[in-house]
Amino acid sequence: MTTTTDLDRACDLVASASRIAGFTGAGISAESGVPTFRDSDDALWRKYDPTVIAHIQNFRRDPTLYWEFFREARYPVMSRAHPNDGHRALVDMEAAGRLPWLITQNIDGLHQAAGSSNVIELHGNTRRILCLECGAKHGWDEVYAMLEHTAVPPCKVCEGAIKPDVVFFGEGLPAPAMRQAARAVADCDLFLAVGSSLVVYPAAMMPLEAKVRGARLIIVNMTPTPHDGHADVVLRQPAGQVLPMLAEVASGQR
Ligand code: BV8
Ligand code: ZN
Repeated sequence: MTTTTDLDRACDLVASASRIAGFTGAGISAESGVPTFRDSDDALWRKYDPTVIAHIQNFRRDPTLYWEFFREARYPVMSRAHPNDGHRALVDMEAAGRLPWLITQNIDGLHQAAGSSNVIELHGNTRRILCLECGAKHGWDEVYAMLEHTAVPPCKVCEGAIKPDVVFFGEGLPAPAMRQAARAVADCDLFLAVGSSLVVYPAAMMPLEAKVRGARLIIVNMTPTPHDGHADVVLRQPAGQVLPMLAEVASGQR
């Protein structure tokens, strides 16, 4: 339950912060129609067990399941999704010079589509599909077209195995993104975590690390997270409602 004092407190923290690190999970794309993983009854992982389909060892052994997931769930939803007010509010905060970093666990590319230029993709981006053998780049549209007539699309150059440029379970996170995120965690004076259940590591450690290093912590999430107790403010409201208010404060309009 969010009280106006919680909201006022969050606005005060944004007003007094100069280097805000944004951090997002699937929840910020929920209002764009992209199902989240763990909270709603249409949650993806109830239908598709991630330890089976989104684990790198299983993908290497049999990519059929993941490509079925991509064909049935990922591509149809994400290719039609558009940024919402939550994504746009973070663009406004960046434009106001108050949000130098936007760390995301999301792979849908909606932050970039909204106009954010400071995106740190911890878990990659499903619009990019690469060959594991020769590195050839494939667009997600052309791979989706291939899936019309094959269960496991081959590389268009060497016929090798291709994979979305997404971090699967059991895969390390990209070193450049981890370095940028570490800089954000160390240098920010306010960490704004939005729409994440904060259960997937090592991303889930970042809000806590920022707090330990002296930043204030705001968590915007519709359900409790394991790190709520460390937050200065928790807002149980939709990101698309709350973030525009915080953006108005950041750009001096409120
Ligand atoms: C690694 C790709 C090592 C596929 C994903 C330490 C402790 C415990 C476990 C581990 C650990 N270290 C590593 C692990 C294992 C594992 C892990 O964390 N397991 C968990 C589940 C226990 N981590 C890994 O395997 C990571 N790799 O550490 O490798 C290594 C190192 C070197 C070399 C080799 C190996 C890899 C993690 C990434 C896995 N990839 N997906 C795909 O996406 O197709 S995970 C998946 O979860 C997504 O990437 C997603 O982004 C991520 C996190 O989920 P959330 O974004 O938080 O989404 P969720 O649905 O959970 O929550 C949404 C929230 O929004 C909800 O709470 C809801 O209430 C809220 N909400 C809804 N609507 C709104 C809203 N809030 C606001 N407004 C709204 N409108
Ligand atoms: Zn290839």
